[in-house]
Amino acid sequence: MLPKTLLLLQSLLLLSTLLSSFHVSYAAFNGEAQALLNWKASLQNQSQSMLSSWSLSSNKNTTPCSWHGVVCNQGSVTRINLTSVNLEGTLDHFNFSSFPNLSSFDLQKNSLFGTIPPQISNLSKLSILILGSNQFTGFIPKELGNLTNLSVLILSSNHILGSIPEEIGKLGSLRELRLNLNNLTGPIPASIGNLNQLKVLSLYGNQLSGELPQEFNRLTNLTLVFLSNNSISGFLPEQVCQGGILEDFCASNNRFVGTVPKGFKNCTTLTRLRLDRNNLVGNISEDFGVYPKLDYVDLSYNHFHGELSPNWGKCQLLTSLKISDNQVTGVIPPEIAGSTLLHFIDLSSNKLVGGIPKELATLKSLFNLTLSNNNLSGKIPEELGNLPDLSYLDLAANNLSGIVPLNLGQCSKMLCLNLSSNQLHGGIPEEIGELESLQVMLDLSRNSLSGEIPWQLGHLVKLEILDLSRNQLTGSIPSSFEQMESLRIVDFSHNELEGPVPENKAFRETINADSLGHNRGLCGNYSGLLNCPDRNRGHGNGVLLIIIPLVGASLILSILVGILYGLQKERRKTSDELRDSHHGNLFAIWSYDGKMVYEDIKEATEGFDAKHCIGVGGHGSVYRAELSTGQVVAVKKLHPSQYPKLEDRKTFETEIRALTKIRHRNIVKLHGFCSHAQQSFLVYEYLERGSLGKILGEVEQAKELDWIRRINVAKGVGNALCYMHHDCIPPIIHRDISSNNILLDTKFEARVSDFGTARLVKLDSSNWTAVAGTCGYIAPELAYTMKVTEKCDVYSFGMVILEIMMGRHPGDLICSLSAPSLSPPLRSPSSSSLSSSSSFVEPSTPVVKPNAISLKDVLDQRLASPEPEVAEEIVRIVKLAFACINNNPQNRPTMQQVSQELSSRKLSFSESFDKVTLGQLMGSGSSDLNGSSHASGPLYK
Ligand SMILES: *[C@@H]1O[C@H](CO)[C@@H](O)[C@H](O)[C@H]1NC(C)=O
Ligand SMILES: *[C@@H]1O[C@H](CO)[C@@H](O)[C@H](O)[C@H]1NC(C)=O
Ligand SMILES: CC(=O)N[C@H]1CO[C@H](CO)[C@@H](O)[C@@H]1O
Repeated sequence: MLPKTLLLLQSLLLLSTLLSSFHVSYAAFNGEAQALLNWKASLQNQSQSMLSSWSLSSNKNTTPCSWHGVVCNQGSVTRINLTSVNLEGTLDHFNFSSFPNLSSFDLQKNSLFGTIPPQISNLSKLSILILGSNQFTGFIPKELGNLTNLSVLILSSNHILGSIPEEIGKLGSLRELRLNLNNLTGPIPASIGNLNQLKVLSLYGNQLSGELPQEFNRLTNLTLVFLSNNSISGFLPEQVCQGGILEDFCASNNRFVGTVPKGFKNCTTLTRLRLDRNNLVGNISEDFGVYPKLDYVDLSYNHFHGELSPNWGKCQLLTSLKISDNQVTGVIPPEIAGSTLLHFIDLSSNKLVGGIPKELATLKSLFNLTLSNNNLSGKIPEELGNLPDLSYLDLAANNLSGIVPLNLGQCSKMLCLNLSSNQLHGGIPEEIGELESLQVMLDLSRNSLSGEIPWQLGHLVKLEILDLSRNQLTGSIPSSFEQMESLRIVDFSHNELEGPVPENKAFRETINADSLGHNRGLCGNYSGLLNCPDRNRGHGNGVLLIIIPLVGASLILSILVGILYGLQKERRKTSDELRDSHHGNLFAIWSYDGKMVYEDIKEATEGFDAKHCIGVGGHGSVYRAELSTGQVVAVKKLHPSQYPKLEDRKTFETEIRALTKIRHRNIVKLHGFCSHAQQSFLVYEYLERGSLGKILGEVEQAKELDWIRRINVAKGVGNALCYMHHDCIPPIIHRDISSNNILLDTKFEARVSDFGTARLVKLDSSNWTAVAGTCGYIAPELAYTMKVTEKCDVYSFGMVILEIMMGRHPGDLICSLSAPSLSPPLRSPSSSSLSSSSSFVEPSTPVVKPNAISLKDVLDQRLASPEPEVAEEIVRIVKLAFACINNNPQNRPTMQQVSQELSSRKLSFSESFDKVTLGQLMGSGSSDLNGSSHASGPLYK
């Protein structure tokens, strides 16, 4: 009996203990749950819907432990992690004292605003506090100093003002401190020297000034130090490498003076060193050592003297060596080619002499070689033509002699070739015309080049800037230049050119007396030029009239001979074409109407007569064709270079058939394809209003495209791309989204055209060149990685959306908001992909502060201000567009997310529309234009 009673008593006791302990922790849960619910209620509506799991359940045992983002330990909340859930609201109603056990509080990448309340210091157990990438304003509360358990403090990418409080020095356990990209001012407090555990210090992109405190030297555990883009003066920290673990030190764009501290010479752990854009002095050959792990070094824009050390060639992992704009003398040591991974070399604007070492041509990953503005002499090594990835070659303003190497024509990825202001002679090699990817610039000006301009240069259809001025070029400007539709700036002045200037839209817009002046006799229908003589009277007469006063009869004779020869060549060509057309076999695919054949289209367009041409795009001219059936179609005639090869026909046919099956209300219908010896073309549905680009370019039409219609166009394009990326198997990447490829029907409904064309017309996609798309819409990573992904379309989409809202191409705006130069980023494509945000270096200071520009001011001024409800939607769409053009493709949304976001009807912004700035739209969430590496976790390495 007794033992039994005892047992009963015991179990009763146990039960009551259990119950009471339950009761206690239930109360604790309840308090925490209530505090979280109170905060939730203070947030904006759609944020509340993101937190739908945060609710009281019907039984009374509500605990927050299973709620989204909440983690408990022993019945009490220890972690709150609400990264990127679109929260909008403040922390004003967060009752911090209700969370005695909270150790990690992470709200990064939301749209929280207001100030950081001093009561946050009530979280006495807090060890990780991450509020980065929000819209917080106000000061850093000095009470943060009470959070003595903090090991990670991240407030980066907000709008925080004022100075860094002295009290920060009380955080003795701090390992990671990131305050970058705010508006902090004043000096770095001396108390920072107390943070002797600190490994990561990121302060870049503020307005900090003053010298670094002496106490900085006590920080000997530093691994990553980012001080760039402030106004810090004085000397660089003497001891920063003393701990032997410094990996990344960036102090660019400040006012540091003096020499590079001795400690840097033996800092063998360095992977990245940026001291560029300061006032540093010293002998560059003595100050730096051998760094076995170094990947990236930039010492540009200082006052270093001395010679380049051959030791740079012993840095086996080096990919970028940038020492431009200093006073460096001596020769380029051939030994630097020992760093076989070098990808980017910029030694421009120094006082280098001697030749360009041909050893540089052994650097198989070389992407950018910039040696301009030195005093280099000798020949351009023709071996440079063997570099498969060479995309930027700038040797301008040296004393180089010899010829332009023919081999350069083999650099199939060349984007920019600048050889101007040298002593080069001989002709322009026709091989230069093989640089089909050339886009940014071809500058051969200010040399002694002679002979005729090769007609092959007309193949450079992507080229935007062409400068051949100040040479001794003769003959005429080849008529093949009519195809060069991307040209924006052209200069032929100060040569000996003559004859008609080709007709070309680009020429018409850019050419003027300055760019054609000082030649022998150019003529044409351009201002400042004499009209060319009537064609019927023959070319010769016109040329003669201009030339007779200038030169003698022998020249006349040779010109006449030349013209006769030219005419004969022309005649031969025509007969060749005729023969081809007889033997050419027709190849056609039609989705529905077998009758629509080559002859019908040819007849409808009167043999592709210019009067039926309705537009000219990247891949060819587009004609309107009314067929014998009465149906109207759009016919896109491809450039001959884009005809499918015979052996590729099978794949091509399969692809075309797949594309003709696509049915979507926002995608232009592709009827089929026709290939013939003379012409190859794609046949599309015809849309009356033409392209979005054209409509935005004309005042009346742009006005007709009002805000509601524009929003609708944005949504339509988003839906089309979402369909192509997520509903087609295999997914279709458009690759060339631009305002010229988006057509509008009578109801202003958008239709995406040219989808898949880029892939079709370049069947050897292994050789896909990075910049096939339209300039200004191309995702930046394409210049460095050769991988075309859906995220490239997302980028182009973002640009188009901004264009729709601004009424003009946003290129200038985007440039002024991001880096000061278009200088490319920074790592070789071979080193880590773009998968981690850390593969981007920190950005340079924007030229224009996004916060200083109000959205209202950049919107299309031809339309009246939008109604409040519409304004709300515009804000949301522009914000989305900025997320789409994030430099880091990983941070861009998918088209699925874009499409969902576009169709949701949530409120977006509390601010009155007039006050919304671009900074607010760019700053939050993933919309970090520079793709920088803030707040991505306790330690991103
Ligand atoms: C720079 O240092 C190197 C190596 O000590 C020395 O040979 C050279 O003369 C120095 N140059 C100048 C300009 O002082
Ligand atoms: C340019 O190089 C030539 C040798 O190719 C040399 O004679 C001449 O002095 C150099 N000019 C200058 C300005 O250095
Ligand atoms: C309960 C508690 O500790 N409350 C404190 C919360 O933080 C504020 C500001 O630091 C203090 O004034 C309170 O005493």
